[in-house]
Amino acid sequence: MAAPAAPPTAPPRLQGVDHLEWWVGGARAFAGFLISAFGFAPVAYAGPETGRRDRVSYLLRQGGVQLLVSGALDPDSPIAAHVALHGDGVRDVAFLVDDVDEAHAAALARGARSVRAPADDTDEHGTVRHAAVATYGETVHTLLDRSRYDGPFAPWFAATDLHDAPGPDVGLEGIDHVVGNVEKGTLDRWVAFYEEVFGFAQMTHFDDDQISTAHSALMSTVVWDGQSVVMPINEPADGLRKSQIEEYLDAYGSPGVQHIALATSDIVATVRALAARGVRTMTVPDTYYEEARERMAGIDLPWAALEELGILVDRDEHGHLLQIFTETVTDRPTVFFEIIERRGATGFGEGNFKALFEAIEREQAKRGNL
Ligand code: TYF
Ligand code: FE
Repeated sequence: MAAPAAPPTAPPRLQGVDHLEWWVGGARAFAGFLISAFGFAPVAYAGPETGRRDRVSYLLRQGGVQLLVSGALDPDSPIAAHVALHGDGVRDVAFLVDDVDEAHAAALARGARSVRAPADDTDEHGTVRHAAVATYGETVHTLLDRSRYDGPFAPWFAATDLHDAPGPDVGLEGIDHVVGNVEKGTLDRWVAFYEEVFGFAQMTHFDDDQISTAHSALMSTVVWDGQSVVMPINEPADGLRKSQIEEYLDAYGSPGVQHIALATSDIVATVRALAARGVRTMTVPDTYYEEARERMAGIDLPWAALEELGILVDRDEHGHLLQIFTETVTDRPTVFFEIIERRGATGFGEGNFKALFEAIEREQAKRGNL
């Protein structure tokens, strides 16, 4: 009689996204941009002054959103190589876990590739334990346990000399979702990766006939941990011209993070504050609002403000949502932010896809990439 199969290892238990780490060409300037334009607060700094000689990192915070911005000090740094290949981008979507060794071992047993074995960083505030596994492109997921640490972020980090930028409060509260772009024909494989490695479930799938313009199409599947980690994944689909996802893949040189959706509970105030701070957003034609008013019939909305600011609206069976997308914040046409206010809706703004993608294509056309 065959021996019973060994019980499959349970997936790593995630406790949410801890932070996103950007690897950029100029960390001080990029951090300054996120502070002045997006209203992030500088929290902590690590670099030569604090005992880390090969790189600098600035930790920024707003509500529950933590962004770490890192740059190379040394031409041999992996950050310099990453920036040479991809331009500025998101290297790490870091997850909190309660047991790094168990989570890392479980991820490997379930098919992940290790990028960093479990290790401790210790200073007078305690110990942070961390490991990392690879995901799409050169992006990684750090697995982090900071339960035995009471300093501002992690060992090597000290008070920063960057200042808050004057300007209205932006009011971003948390990360709603983090989207990745992958190569054509690999969406199913990456969905399976999150199901197999992390035990994620599929939340939604958008087919290319739902996500198409006259010129191009894409497919998207949203995977999530059932709690707070929501990760849509896009792949280009056949269209007449170059899909925005192909433009991203060409510019980034590989799969990677495409957009970071940040939640607010007052999108009109948030977008007003961002506009006052100089953030530019994707624009839709006036006809969008005629059609939207019909689509949103029965829901009381501040239409004049939405129209003035270019905020998009959508509804599903659970409620409605308001959203807006920034221009790409990188030199290459790669990474952008979404601002989203959910009033019950659990979707992703499906009703806006066509208008939004046409807006993105107008930007693509300016770059000669459509
Ligand atoms: O996360 C989403 O699904 C929405 C829509 O290239 C979206 O924000 C999807 C793909 C894309 C831009 C926005
Ligand atoms: Fe989104």
